[in-house]
Amino acid sequence: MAEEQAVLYGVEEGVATVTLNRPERRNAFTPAMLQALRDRFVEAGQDERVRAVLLTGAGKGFCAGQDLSIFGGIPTPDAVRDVVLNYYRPLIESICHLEKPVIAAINGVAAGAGASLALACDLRVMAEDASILMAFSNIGLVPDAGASWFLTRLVGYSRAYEIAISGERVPALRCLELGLTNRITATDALLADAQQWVRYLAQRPTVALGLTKRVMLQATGQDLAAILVAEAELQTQATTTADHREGITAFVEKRHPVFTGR
Ligand code: LHQ
Repeated sequence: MAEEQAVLYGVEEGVATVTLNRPERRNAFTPAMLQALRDRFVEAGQDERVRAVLLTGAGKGFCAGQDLSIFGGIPTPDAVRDVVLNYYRPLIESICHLEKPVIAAINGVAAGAGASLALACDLRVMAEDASILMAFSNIGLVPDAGASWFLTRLVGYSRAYEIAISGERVPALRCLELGLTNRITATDALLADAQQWVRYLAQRPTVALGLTKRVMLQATGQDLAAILVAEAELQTQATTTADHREGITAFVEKRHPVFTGR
């Protein structure tokens, strides 16, 4: 399959849908695919029509992480450093810098850097037979693409460490208990449920949702004093939006607000 088809992209009803599309390889990443994926997230951030993003995988898996067959054997240390720093890092940053909600619809196993990708999204819904697999330790590697940052923040250090070193799949139900996924759903209903959720969010006040993402990600790494100041700044910014005016007006007029994302 041509690399340009390995990431599908479409915009409809305010939602950008990004689909990993190498199903015969469980959507394992090639460098070109990582670059295309990152470009799509940047594009979704810049496109004013897009107010929320849905990420999913074609076929049985969500993403098997790094394609281990592309190195022509054991990857050299320099090759690994290059791909982690120059391909995975910009991809993960493109999701965190995209100030719109990004939902991962996890349709099958999310393994290795595929798990990192899923965890870098803001929200997750998993098919009931899907799973998260920190596959790194199975091949003698450490978590990369942000997995150690996201996992420790989501479930705490000790549970994160247990998951990382066990090399076993964490099934959807356990992910729900641990807070690794927001929702689980019947496998047949995954896409429809995820679309309903993302379309709902695409009707919400987009700027406020984006600024909320910014300050909450900032809050994971800063103290209260800094965050109280950051909130004041962002709140000031939010009050200048049309959606803020619409929200107040609709409340006073006792009707549902119609947000435009501006
Ligand atoms: C694959 C892959 C794959 C190639 C399935 N590559 N073909 C690491 C190193 C260097 C640089 C940077 O970053 C990283 C970060 C990482 O991501 S390290 C972790 C890499 N990923 C893995 O170790 C996962 C390896 N795969 C698996 O454990 C299983 O395949 C999973 C659990 C993903 C899926 O299991 P099943 O659903 O049972 O499918 P399968 O194993 O039968 O796979 C289907 C096909 O996909 C198969 O090919 P074949 O020709 O036999 O049909 C696999 O070889 C291929 N495939 N993952 N990562």
